Amino acid sequence: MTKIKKIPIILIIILFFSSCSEKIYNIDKAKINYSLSQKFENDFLIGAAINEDQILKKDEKSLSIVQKEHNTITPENSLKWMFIEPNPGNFNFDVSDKYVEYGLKNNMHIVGHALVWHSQLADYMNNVKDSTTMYYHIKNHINTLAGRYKGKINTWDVVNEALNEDGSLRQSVFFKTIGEGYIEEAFKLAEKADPKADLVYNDYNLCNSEKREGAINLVKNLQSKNIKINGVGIQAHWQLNTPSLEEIEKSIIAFSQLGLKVMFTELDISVLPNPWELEGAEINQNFKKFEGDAKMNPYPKALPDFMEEKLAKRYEDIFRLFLKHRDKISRITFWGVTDKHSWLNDWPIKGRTNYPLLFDRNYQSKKAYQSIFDLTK
Ligand code: 9MR
Repeated sequence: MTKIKKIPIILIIILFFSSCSEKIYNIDKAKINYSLSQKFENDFLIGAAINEDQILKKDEKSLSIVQKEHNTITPENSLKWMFIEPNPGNFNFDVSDKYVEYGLKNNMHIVGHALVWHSQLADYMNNVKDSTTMYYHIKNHINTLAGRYKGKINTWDVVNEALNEDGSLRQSVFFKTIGEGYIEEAFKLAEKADPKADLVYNDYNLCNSEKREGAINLVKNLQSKNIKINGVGIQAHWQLNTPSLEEIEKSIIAFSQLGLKVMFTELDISVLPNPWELEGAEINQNFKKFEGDAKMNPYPKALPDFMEEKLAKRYEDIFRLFLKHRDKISRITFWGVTDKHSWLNDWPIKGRTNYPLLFDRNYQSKKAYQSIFDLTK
């Protein structure tokens, strides 16, 4: 009798211990599977720009990286004017709806990029000659997009790249028709269309002093008129040696002193020669004469170890700085998922092999990934 009673007790003890070991095992497994966004979850959001193939689920390998590593997404091209409103009032939401659906399903912070930008505009926009017509198109564009995704897109790049390198306003078609007031109007319209979304001014080379000053003036002008702006997006198309950490830090501090969230919105680091001291992302700087020139494409097969190390060190230094200012920075978004699809393979010279991101062409994490990951140990 006593023997029979003992058997279930022993069984219960065995079951208890085996469930404990299962729990311990799961905890270890979770540690091993830790991702960048989990590592930095108390610091800032970690994101990626995703392209149309990824949005349409034609590139599952990239998507599995995005789902594991990132908690925010930006559409690399799919919400740009030339694709989404190719003719006046004629919107094409096929891809953008899927983009937003993907972000919602995965519980991600969804970025809208970009409402008012002189590049990748529809042709009819470049031919507008008067302010009334231009204002009408901008109003309809912003109302339609920010209205359709109200409460779903969390952050909008409202105006993109409005500044010249010296900090003055770019003579874009918006500026030529409406004047500098177009920036105010765009922000006012965006706020009205989705009062809860964060509204951002986004640009490249914002760690260069003249352009930084230009952005500060642009923000101050909006603030002096009580127009809502929540953040500045520093694009961060950078090189191994420039911009310096000091200049990056100056921009973080300067924008945060304006009461704004600081975001690094398009981070990538080119490792290829840049003979004309090109910086930033002015898309018109495509130098055909260098296409096919081996000197300009020194690593067509693989990146040598010493360069992998350099890239890893650069990312590590940058992220150390980001962590120092984690109270000011809300988001870091990489401009792409893997090196394979980076725009830097075709800019400023077409057909090169660049290595600017954290994942290689085989979807494997690089030394640069590890150098950032290890910072938060
Ligand atoms: O990555 C984008 C690339 O596929 C496009 O061909 C290019 C066209 O201008 O735009 C790239 O993304 C840009 C972003 O929208 C705004 N900042 C600069 C980025 C790199 O050019």
